[in-house]
Order: sequence, then C-alpha cells, then structure tokens
Amino acid sequence: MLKPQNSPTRELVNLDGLYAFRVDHEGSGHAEKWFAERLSTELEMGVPGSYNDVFTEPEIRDHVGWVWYQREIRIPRGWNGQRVNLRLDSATHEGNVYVNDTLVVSHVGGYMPFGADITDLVTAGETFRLTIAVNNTLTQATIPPGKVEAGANGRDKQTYLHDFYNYSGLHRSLWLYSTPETTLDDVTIVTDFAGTAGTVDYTLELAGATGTEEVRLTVLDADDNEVAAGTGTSGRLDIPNVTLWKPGAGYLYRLLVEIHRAGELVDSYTENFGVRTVAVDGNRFLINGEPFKFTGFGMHEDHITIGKAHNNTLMVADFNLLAWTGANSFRTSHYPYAEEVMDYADRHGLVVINETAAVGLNNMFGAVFGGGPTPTYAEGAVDAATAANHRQAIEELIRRDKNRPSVAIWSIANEPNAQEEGARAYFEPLATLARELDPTRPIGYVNVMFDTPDKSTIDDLFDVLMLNRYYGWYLQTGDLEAAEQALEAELRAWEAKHGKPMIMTEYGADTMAGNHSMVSAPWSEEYQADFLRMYHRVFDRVESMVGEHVWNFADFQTSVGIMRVDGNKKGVFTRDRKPKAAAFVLRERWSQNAESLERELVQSLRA
Ligand code: GCB
Repeated sequence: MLKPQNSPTRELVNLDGLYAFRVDHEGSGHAEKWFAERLSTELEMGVPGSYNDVFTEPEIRDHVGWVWYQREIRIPRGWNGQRVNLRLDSATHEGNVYVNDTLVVSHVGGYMPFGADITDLVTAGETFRLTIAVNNTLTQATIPPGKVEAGANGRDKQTYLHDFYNYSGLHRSLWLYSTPETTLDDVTIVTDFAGTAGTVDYTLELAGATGTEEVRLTVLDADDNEVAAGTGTSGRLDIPNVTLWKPGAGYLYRLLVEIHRAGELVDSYTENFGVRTVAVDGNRFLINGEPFKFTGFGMHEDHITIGKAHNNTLMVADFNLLAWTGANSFRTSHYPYAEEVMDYADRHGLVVINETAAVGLNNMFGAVFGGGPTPTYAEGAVDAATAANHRQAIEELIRRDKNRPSVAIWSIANEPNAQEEGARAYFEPLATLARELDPTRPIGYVNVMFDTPDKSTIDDLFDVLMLNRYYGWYLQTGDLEAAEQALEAELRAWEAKHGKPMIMTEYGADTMAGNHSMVSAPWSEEYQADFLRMYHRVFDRVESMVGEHVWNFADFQTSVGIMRVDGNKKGVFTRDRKPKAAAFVLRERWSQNAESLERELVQSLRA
C-alpha cells in the first residue's frame, strides 16, 4: 500500500491526538459491541504511544488482550466524489477498525501499515465514530511468537522468547485521506547505472482504471529540474549525468506519476527513489560497485514513557547521535521501523538492514532461561501457522520498503533455530519468497551463537552471513583474552565454510552507566569499552568481515528477569541518550569513516 500523501489530487488529514481509551479486562468488548456506542471510560490515551508506561496500574501495564481507542472524526466538506480512506501506520500486534457500527478492516502483525476504503460508510462534511480495538497477544502462530498462560493473580500472563518489552497500542500515526476514483495503487522502481547514465525501470498498478487513461512520468532531481520523462504503466527512463545515492550522501530523485483522462489530471503521486546498486561479490558487499563496510548499531524503537511510539523529534535526536558516532548504517532489530525512520535514512544516506518481526523462533532459549529445550519446529510450536504469518511479514515489508535506496539487505529473521531438523524446510521457501519478491537485494537471516558453523544448516540459502556473538559476555564472561581467541576461531571457521561477506550484527556487554572499574570488570564502562576494542581487533584480522553493528545503540526496556536490571543495559547510550565510555571508542574508530564520508560528500557536491 502506497504511503498516503498530499498531492494536486489527494488530501491527507492526520488523526493523531487524544483518544478515549478502555482496557478490555474481561475480553468482552467485541461481544458487547463497544464500537457501537460512545466508549464507557474516563481514560484517555495519546496516539502515537505505547500505553504500558502511561498508566500507574499494573493491570493496564501488563494487560494481555484487547484495548479500545475511540474518537469522532469529521470528513472534510470538499471530499464529495472522492474515495475516502483510513490508514493506520501500525497497530501492535492486531487491529480491528470500526467506522460507526461497521468493521472495516482487521490486520495481524504489529509493525506494518494497513487501512480501508470507507467511502460508502461516511459523508463529506459529517462526522463518524472511529473505534480501534488493538490486541497485544503473542501466540505460537504470531510473528513474533509468544505464549499466554494463566497467571496466579487471575490475569493472563504473556511470555515470549525475545527480551524487549512487549510495548502495545497504536505506536504510529493514523490518517484519513482522499483518493480519486482512478488512482495509482502501487509503483515499483528499480535503478541501475553505467558510467554517468542512470536507468529507472518502473512498473505501475492502477486501481479503478477504465482503459482510457494516459499515464505520464516525470523524473525530478533534488533541485526540481526535470531530468527524464515517459509514458505508460511500465518502462525505462534514462537519467543522464546521474547523481548516485551513496552511503553518507542520500541523493534522492522523485518520480512524479500523473494519470490523465480526456485531457484532465485524475491522479498525481510522487515517489522518492535513489539511483544505486547493491550486490554481493565473493566476500565483499558492494554499493554502487564499491566495497562497503557497515558501521553502526542494532537499535530499538524504545523511549522513556512513550515506549515504542514514533516521535519525530526523538528520531532526529537519535540520528544525530548515530552521526556523532560515525555510524553509516543500522539494523531495524527486531521489526520494521516507522516509515519516517526509513524516509530519514533514504534522505541522509544511511544504509539499512531491514528486518521482519520474526524474532524468537528458537526454543533453545527455553534451555537458557529455564525449563529445558523443546523442539522449535513442531506442531503447536513454529509450524505451518507461524510460517503463514512469517510469509505475510516478508511480503508486507518488501511491499512497503521496496523502493527505498537505504535498504541494502532484507533480514528475514533474528536468531531462529538453524540447527534443528525442520529449520531448512521452514526457511527454504521463505528465502525463495524474499528473492522472488525482490531479486535486486541480498537477503540474510541473523545467526545465533548456538548455531556455530558445524551446526547451522541454512546459511547457504542466504547471500550474507549476519552473526550475533557474545564472547566475553554470555561466554567467557570477564575473560577478554579467552573471548578473543574463541571469537577469531569461530569467524575463521565461518570464513572457511561460507566464503560470503560477514557482518557482526550484534556484539555488546551490559553496562551500568557510571559504574567504573580499575580491573575492567563486567558491567563497568571500562569493560564495555575494552570489549568493543577486542572485537574490533579481531574484525580487522578477518578479511570477510564487512560490518560491525554494536548491540545496542541505547539501553532499552525488557520484560522482567534475572538477566536484566530495569531493562537491557548493552546500550552505548543510556535510555535517556547519555553516552557511556564506549560511545567515544566507537566515535574514534568510526570517525575515520565519518571523515572520509564527509570528503566524499564535499566532492560530490563540488562535482
Ligand atoms: C540477542 C538478541 C537481542 C538481545 C541480545 C541480548 O542475541 O538478538 O534481542 O537483546 O541478544 O542482549 O541478550
């Protein structure tokens, strides 16, 4: 689904703000038709926002099941004769949307946009009652998976095999927008270049077309100059003297699509894109044919009070910290991020490893967290129902982000079990699906520390090897000499087995900001700094290493447990974004990189 926008033929109204809010403690809201009347509640909740840290009651914070949002919305008077649409940028993890008494759309999957055409249910100039029920339950079938058990306090208890807290609610913006009867429904853009000549292959999908339309395309550069033009719903456009999209210099063109009928403009939509290529060549990762090394972080959408809500100001602040460290890239661990984040990465030349929400498909973690390992790939565990939702997660992510120049790799899962029987049968069709949907980008999955080269059975299905390793933290705790040897030995074994580019997608140590130690003891700022330096020494010795993403950019909230003190403390910044000593280690190492990127930017501006 195209991101809604204002254009000469479309109007967009933002629906963020305060909503009446009710927690469905008994799970009776649907049967009692709460959508059919004004919500009986005194509570209010802001959108976007996770509701969990906003209220004082534990029954709300840790509620498992449905919550309800409601608000009156007025349709602009001038929208007569237009299609009227609703769009939710996400509802975590399941949403039912009602317009007055009618269910207009249901969607499962907490990090993807969805919406409905509500034209037949509303009238221009009048109001309607918008009610949204949101469910945060994770089951073995959902992506990510989880389990609900009866709690001793009589309430349901949610558990899951990932550590970040299950923040819930409407985390991203809501929109009302108009579209014409005949409209652009989708656009796919694939770019290439040879020397100074850029090419743009495009395919359009129209909705409500009569067959008499004429489609005109115009490519505009960053200064609004027309640099290419064409007609038709598919074809190739040539950009002479092309400016490439590069890491650190996110040059964007715009493809203006105009649908005309009988001499009249019926729809107009603009899609941003960049001209660049990504490829794997032997053990190198290439952007525009040049070797690229990833520096940056695994991140989380996580902030104090608002939880997983998107906030533009906090986003810009985070990106400024990223730039300060010299990071050129990040991974959307462990779910797709808000579209505003991706837009920013496109504009500013950040390289993104774009991940689905398939985290925790691994019952080995049961062995770590107590309870003993149970099979991962089994009926009632990761099974056909999980696979169906996983397929949907891949399809929706690629559909949403396919035209983004920042996206360099699709990561289809984080730390799934890759050694058990069943792993290959589960992942082979998913890898094939990702390739079919996007033949232009390398694909990968993120490998867990249990699945060493001798055990893992799925790596050859992917183009890059992404590894999360914790030598010196979960293993050889506090012994960085032993950790250094173990890390290097494993990376060399991978290099021998795999031969493809390798990215360390996680390495990090929990660190209490302000805790210091002469002897570099675990949990101290000194240890985190030494830990990172040790990894960097090893990376610099192993040729196939093409990337380093520290875990994590910032401390983040988790579920409770003996492994975490008010959250995961592996942040290089605290949760309120103050630097730990490690931040300076990274800045020192990566600023070389930052300086060379700056030089490149200055050169490209001069050219
Ligand atoms: C991992 C996970 C990440 C955790 C991290 C940790 O391997 O991918 O989600 O937060 O380890 O800190 O344990």
